[in-house]
Amino acid sequence: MADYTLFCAPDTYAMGAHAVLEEVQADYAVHWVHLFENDPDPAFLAASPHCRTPALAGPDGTVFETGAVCLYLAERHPEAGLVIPVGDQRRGAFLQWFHYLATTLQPDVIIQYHPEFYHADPTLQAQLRDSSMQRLRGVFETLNTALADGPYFFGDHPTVPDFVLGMQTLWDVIFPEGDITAYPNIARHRDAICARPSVQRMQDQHRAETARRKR
Ligand SMILES: N[C@@H](CCC(=O)N[C@@H](CS)C(=O)NCC(=O)O)C(=O)O
Repeated sequence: MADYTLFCAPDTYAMGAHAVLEEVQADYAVHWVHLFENDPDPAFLAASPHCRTPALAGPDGTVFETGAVCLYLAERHPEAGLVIPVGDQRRGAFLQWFHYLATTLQPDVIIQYHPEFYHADPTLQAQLRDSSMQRLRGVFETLNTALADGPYFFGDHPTVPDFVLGMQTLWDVIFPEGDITAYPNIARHRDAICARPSVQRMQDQHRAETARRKR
């Protein structure tokens, strides 16, 4: 039996955790799930109370939330160097970007996909999406500045926030006018993270699962 099982749906937030599993060369299995089911997979529900991906089952029990899963894995596999450690002068910035992605970027990304979570009325949904996109403009400007030295948050070696950001920037619809090139440092970041063999192996698995579901 593998050390970890990732509860995963294709092309979702699970991609960040999945890429970290590949990056740290963990022994893992993927348990593919379907979202928005009335009758969810019991193992998925046990690991993820809202049936959202990602969730992880591992030697210490289960963990859900993208940031928690990614950091948990990074800390269990320190040899991969995905964490800026306590005592390092970059630790505060590491925590800042880690939490910024979860609490400032992610809510507006989710609104771009699912305004119906907040309003039943399509007109209100469109207004919410537009005002959320205005907020995203500021977030992407901030991230573009943060990545000026790049290509990653802390130079040439990626850490956890790079996987969390990189997998979201695969979704063009989260950018104003769907155009990442307005943010050249974010585009460079996406190119760098997507060139990593770990990320390519993760993407291959998501593409294969997407194709399998279309058959
Ligand atoms: N805060 C959660 C959000 C995860 C999330 O919303 N995942 C989506 C897929 S991208 C999902 O599972 N949605 C199903 C639902 O909301 O019921 C995290 O970062 O893990």
